[in-house]
Amino acid sequence: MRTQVGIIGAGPAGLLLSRLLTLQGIDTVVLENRSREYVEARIRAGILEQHTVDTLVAAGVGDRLRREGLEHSGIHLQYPGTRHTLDFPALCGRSVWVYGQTEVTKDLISAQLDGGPPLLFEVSDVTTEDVDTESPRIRFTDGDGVAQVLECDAIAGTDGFHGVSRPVVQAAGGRVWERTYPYAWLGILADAAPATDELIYAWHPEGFALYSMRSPKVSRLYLQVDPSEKIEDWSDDRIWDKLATRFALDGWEINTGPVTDKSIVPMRSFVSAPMRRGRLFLAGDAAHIVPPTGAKGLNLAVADVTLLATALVRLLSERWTDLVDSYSDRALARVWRCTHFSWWMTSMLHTSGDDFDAELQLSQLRRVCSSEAAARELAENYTGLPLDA
Ligand code: RFL
Ligand code: PHB
Repeated sequence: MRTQVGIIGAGPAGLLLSRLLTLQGIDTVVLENRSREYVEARIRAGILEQHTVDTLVAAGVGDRLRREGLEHSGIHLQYPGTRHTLDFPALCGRSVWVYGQTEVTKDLISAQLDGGPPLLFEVSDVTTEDVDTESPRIRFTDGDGVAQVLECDAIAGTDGFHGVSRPVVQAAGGRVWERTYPYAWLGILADAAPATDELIYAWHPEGFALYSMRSPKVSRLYLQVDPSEKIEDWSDDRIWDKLATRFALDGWEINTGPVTDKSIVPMRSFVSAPMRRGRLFLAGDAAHIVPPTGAKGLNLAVADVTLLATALVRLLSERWTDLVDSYSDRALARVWRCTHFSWWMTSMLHTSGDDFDAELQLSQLRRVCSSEAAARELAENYTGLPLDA
């Protein structure tokens, strides 16, 4: 087999990269080690920045997003006795959209399978070779158990945090930065109408809670828990109880309903540099992880592949290397901005049990809720900075 760009991983990064390259006349093959059903059911992100929405619409995969996505013009920040609304359009002229990552993935997969380039599920034993040359290749076993070789001009490592691409880049020299936070998020999906117009980010002495949603009938809620907690120890009643405590506000109540999904996610920041070795390019979670508090992971993956698609078109259609040469530095500048913002939101909202930390957090929250300059800084970062900022 031969293609121009071999893409490892069919998450949002790999699928969107394939779509953007196809629209520019570049051949791709996408290799995914999980099944289509598994990839489409994986519940993750929910908030899309304006830039992400614009990119999906321009790529011709935004019809359902435009029909079903919910435009949100702000968030509520809460601490005991106070629920304050940040009005994003007033602060920075942009908004965000609620549209699940599962839906983005389904839209991209259906566009790809509807006459798009090959997308192979359930492949295994994926390895890369000769990435330092102009003719790298990918070896893998296909879904029927047959060993295959895919000859490429370039390879995209969009295989997420546990993929095979990052170690190949790091083997040639590089470095990683990592911070593991002393808390995790317990997340539920519930068939319950959201009791709030905007997402609520709530600070509480017992720990952080987030009220999000997927549609007018489905709520997505998170609780800060200790990373050692086991999901089996959290009955639905115990979860609803804690949520009611952490979101408590006079005259207001959460809506409960059947819980359809429940899991615990660890929180970490991770950056791997450079994001390129020869003709192997990393994008998305393969190169970096942010804690979910800033809602940045999916948006960062989209920003990476937007830069990478342009750089690969320039390389493969025009034979210019300038944009592939600057790809890693340009992508990493945005990665570090989002890494800082996600760390800052996480640090402001998650309790450590230390009273001094709690007073600093409350002081920061009061500042964001009373100073337009402080609120604007949050709003600009949350809704997404320009691509090269
Ligand atoms: P993905 O989605 O992990 O996709 C990688 C794909 O590669 C496949 N793969 C392989 N394929 C072939 N061979 C191999 N050896 C392979 N190894 C792995 C995997 O099966 C998978 O299909 O990475 P990608 O595309 O970079 O996308 C990144 C996003 O998924 C991630 O950043 C976000 O979900 C993070 N995130 C959020 N981001 C936001 O922008 N807004 C949010 O509100 C938000 N909330 C969240 C989140 C992540 C969460 N979790 C579960 C980590 C909330 C949560 C709870
Ligand atoms: C979500 O809806 O899953 C979500 C929303 C905002 C975040 C993180 C996750 O900051």
